[in-house]
Amino acid sequence: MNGHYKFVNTPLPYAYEAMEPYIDKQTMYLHHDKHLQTYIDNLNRTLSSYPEYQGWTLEQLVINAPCLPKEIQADIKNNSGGVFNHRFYFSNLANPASPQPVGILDQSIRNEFGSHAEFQRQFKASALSVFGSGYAWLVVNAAGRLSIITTKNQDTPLEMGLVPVLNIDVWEHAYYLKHYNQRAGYIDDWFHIVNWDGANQNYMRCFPTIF
Ligand code: MN3
Repeated sequence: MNGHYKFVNTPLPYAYEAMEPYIDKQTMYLHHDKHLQTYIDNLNRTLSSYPEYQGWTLEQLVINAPCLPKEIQADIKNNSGGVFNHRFYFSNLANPASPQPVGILDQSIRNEFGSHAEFQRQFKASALSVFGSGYAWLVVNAAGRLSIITTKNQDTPLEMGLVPVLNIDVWEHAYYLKHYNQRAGYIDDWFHIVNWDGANQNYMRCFPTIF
């Protein structure tokens, strides 16, 4: 994956129809090739006039947006966040997928939430609670513990000092063609295609000295 400007929309690591029947092919195509592409195009367009920031990585842009000139702060924040959040979301899908968490993440989820079922209940409730557009996340918080949070629009956990493990996009464009206004049905379907291996790797990267 390219590290900095010009940002490129890397292909999905699976076919557009790979998440059927849980997420339909048309939604995956539009989500990746149109929605994510627009964030990438807008980010590149904004950076094109500011060569001093073209060497920054996506993560640097996300975290350091408040350091940028006022006139591009909002554009950089929204578009770098949009690219980061979508890449993270697409990387967290797999079909077929393990029906439940794996590895050390499985153990930590049971320690923190009591059971996978209870984690799933809380995560779904959080994803349903996002008013308007945003995401629900499983993150590692400052105390090194798993926590469920939500973010609005294209805000990211990075700017809050949190380490993302897993996310679900609950903007309507992520599900409207198949699930219409039924966000709960989309969330239930999404649980069938969570890439738990990838989430476990995200989690283990947070504790390199332990694992
Ligand atoms: Mn989206």
